[in-house]
Amino acid sequence: MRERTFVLIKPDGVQRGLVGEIVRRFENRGLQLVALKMVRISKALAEEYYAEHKGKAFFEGLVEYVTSGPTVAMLWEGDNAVAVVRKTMGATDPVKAEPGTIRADFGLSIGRNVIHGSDSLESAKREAALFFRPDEIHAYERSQDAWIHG
Ligand code: D4T
Repeated sequence: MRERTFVLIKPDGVQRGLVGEIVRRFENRGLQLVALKMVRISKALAEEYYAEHKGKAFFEGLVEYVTSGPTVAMLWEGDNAVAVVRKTMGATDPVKAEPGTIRADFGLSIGRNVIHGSDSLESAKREAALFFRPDEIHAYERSQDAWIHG
């Protein structure tokens, strides 16, 4: 099923110059980029974005981390985009991520895991609405689509 998912390159990914590498991996898989912008996340937005983790031991550190520098927010579309992005990123904890995934190839610590991707279509919708206005999301045809979606 054709899906749209939200991806955030966290401040460590931007600082370490991994934006191009990460975008390249999703493009190479055939996913279609439909929105992209650089965002300095405010404390209020971070607390809303991570609302499900409020009260947990790592919550304060997580908010501090994600607000510590600019991030890159994106929406990617394609068949099974939610699962495809999660697989391409690897497990939340880079120690457990499979080699070849973004978090295994570029991360060491769960508190600096480089990237976020929505874990379901519902979270994708919620997160997309937190970061993008409808007019920032682009619908367009790619001539290569027939060669990617069978
Ligand atoms: P995000 O939301 O950052 O993509 O991560 P995941 O969706 O893969 O994982 P998550 O929601 O369970 O965790 C959110 C965020 O919290 C950090 N974290 C998590 C942490 O620092 N310590 C922890 O013990 C856990 C579970 C990492 C990702």
